[in-house]
Amino acid sequence: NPTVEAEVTIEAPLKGSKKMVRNIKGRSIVPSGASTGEREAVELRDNDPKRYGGKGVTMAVNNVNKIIAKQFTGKIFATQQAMDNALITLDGTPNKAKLGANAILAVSMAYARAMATTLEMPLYRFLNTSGKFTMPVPCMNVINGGKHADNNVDFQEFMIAPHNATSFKESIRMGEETFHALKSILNKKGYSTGVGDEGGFAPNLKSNEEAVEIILEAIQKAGYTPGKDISICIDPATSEMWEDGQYVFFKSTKQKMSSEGLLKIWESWINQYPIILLEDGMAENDWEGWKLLTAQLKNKVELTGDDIFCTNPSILQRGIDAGIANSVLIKLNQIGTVTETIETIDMAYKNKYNCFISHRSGETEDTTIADLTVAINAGHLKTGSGCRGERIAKFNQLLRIEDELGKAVKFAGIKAFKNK
Ligand code: 2PG
Ligand code: MG
Repeated sequence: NPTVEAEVTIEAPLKGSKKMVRNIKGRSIVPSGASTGEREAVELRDNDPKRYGGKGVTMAVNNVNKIIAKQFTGKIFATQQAMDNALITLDGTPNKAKLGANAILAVSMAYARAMATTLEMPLYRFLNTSGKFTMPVPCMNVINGGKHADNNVDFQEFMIAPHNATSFKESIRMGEETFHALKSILNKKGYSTGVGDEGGFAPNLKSNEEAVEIILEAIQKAGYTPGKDISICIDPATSEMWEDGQYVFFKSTKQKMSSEGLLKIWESWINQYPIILLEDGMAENDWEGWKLLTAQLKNKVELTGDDIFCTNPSILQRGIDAGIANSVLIKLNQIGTVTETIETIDMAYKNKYNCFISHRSGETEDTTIADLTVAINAGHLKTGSGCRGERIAKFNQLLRIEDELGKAVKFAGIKAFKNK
């Protein structure tokens, strides 16, 4: 599906000259999700069935080229916040419905890039306020299910977190080796090794549980110890399973289950397997289920809220007040500006929540999230498995950043995860 790229040009004074200026360009591309939260900022699509099955973005692009460009050309914005506030005001709706979050975020991120270049610093430094940098554990989504794959697995994401490493570079190697080991195991079992949206394998399996079992086998085959070297993170994306107050195993057995029933599964999985992070263990509209889940498991694993919070500071505040989760998933396009994303991150940290940075299922080669992860010391991110260029682009950028920072940067390791 198409998406929006924007380019911002900043006219900056040329060093040593009062009259001469230089034009500095920043460019950025916005991703798109398949399993979106209901309260995400609006992704403006044309809905013209004759183009891209209704998924065209000519309206959003026109909003950038005509409305935003017209308002912003020649204006001075001293900070990212000033720029983003002006974008929010120009849109004027609470959920960016008028201009589209895809139009607004493309400009916001492009401005950040142009500013970083103007100030002659890498993006991760421009976005950083603490003066400290940490390389993240890559949580690699090696088995895809749910809405991200055409298989019979209900749960959306099964990730490996290679945390027992000395650097990001080593951690990626451990992850890739496990990914290849997984491929050979799937092959031997006669399972498909075609990949889903995020580059993880998407085989038909006997059960959701088999996904975990096969991954554990792969970790061992690659020469690592599950739990000690590499652990597991899961995003079942349960909002997609939520139907009339129940969880439906829509791709496998069609079985229906209460929040309590699902909680029992999570408890037994967490007792049985080296699972260190569970994202969206309950659905966005099941706040009672979320409360149960948090009360029961918040001291055992990281409980990340994705659909329930939508990177939105006001919703996160409600979640904090209600005692829901201990971590928040961060996706820039759920909220639509760099500034509001940082606001959510600040709020999370102030309330001792972790931030887990994330790509979308519909990604591009844009690598902003790699820089953001290092800038805010998130310590972990999810940006796909061991293949698909748009996922690897983020890993490559992280390798560059680690190289550039050298000894000044540490690898987060297991401590990046809540309760570990
Ligand atoms: C999620 C994401 C990213 P999507 O649910 O966390 O993995 O999926 O982009 O489809 O919302
Ligand atoms: Mg999710």
